[in-house]
Amino acid sequence: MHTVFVYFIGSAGSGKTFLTKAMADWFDYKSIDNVIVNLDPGAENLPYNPEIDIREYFTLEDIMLNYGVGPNGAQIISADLIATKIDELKNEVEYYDVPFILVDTPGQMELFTLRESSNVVIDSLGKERSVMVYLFDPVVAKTPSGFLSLLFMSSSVIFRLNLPQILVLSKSDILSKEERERIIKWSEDPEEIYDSLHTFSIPGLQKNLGIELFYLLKDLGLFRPIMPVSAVENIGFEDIYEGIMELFYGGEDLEEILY
Ligand SMILES: Nc1nc2c(ncn2[C@@H]2O[C@H](COP(=O)(O)OP(=O)(O)OP(=O)(O)O)[C@@H](O)[C@H]2O)c(=O)[nH]1
Ligand SMILES: [Mg+2]
Repeated sequence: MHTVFVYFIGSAGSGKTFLTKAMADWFDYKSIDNVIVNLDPGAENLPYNPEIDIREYFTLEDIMLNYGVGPNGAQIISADLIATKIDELKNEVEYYDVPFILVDTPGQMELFTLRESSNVVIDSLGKERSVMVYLFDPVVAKTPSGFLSLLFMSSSVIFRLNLPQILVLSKSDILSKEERERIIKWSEDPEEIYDSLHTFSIPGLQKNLGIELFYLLKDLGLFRPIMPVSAVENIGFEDIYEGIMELFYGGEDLEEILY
């Protein structure tokens, strides 16, 4: 079977772990086989039981003790160590013959997106069958500069990991209907955000940074429709699923492909 790997990526606390769990529950509900991989060695009290868990090889706590470092140093060491366990992880993954493997990534996004180790993981498990779901933190996404900054971060992750990306507005249940709709509009039509950006300039820089960044993102086609999701209200899974199916199967029905 052609397994698709779905990596959940977003800033610390953006909702990766809960979305991973909610997506797995949705797949279960739809009777679509799936497996969860936890790649966060620092995770405590996960809301799901991962079939594959990096903590079986090491935890953040182990690293702090063994290397005599604090939590931040341990995060970096552990991010690099993940690559050394790739043969074991790959063996475990290959045991499962399922259409979807959901990968929950470490809390601090940059540990996954900036360290070379993540490219090793993605390449080894199967890059051509991988996609990332990128979570926008709803509180940050509410303001024009926050939204644009998140778009930059998400774009830099495409650049870094070279994977297709589905944008989701995480925890959308905590936003008002107006806020949610405004953010979706910004993502669908860049001109909608343009007027709000005129005031951003920094001393010493002759150009208006907000406008320059806006044009850069727009011209590169990096504004893409964002899908509101909520792990609490169970919203958005169908959209994520369809986005994935469109990418890998041209939107065909999975049942027809698999059975
Ligand atoms: N209202 C609401 N809260 C949510 C949702 N998803 C997650 N949360 C809350 O947000 C907090 C962080 O969620 P996590 O899923 O742990 O986020 P994370 O990105 O995995 O966080 P770290 O791995 O610790 O960086 C938790 O306290 C959740 O209860 C959601 O859809 N709606
Ligand atoms: Mg998490």
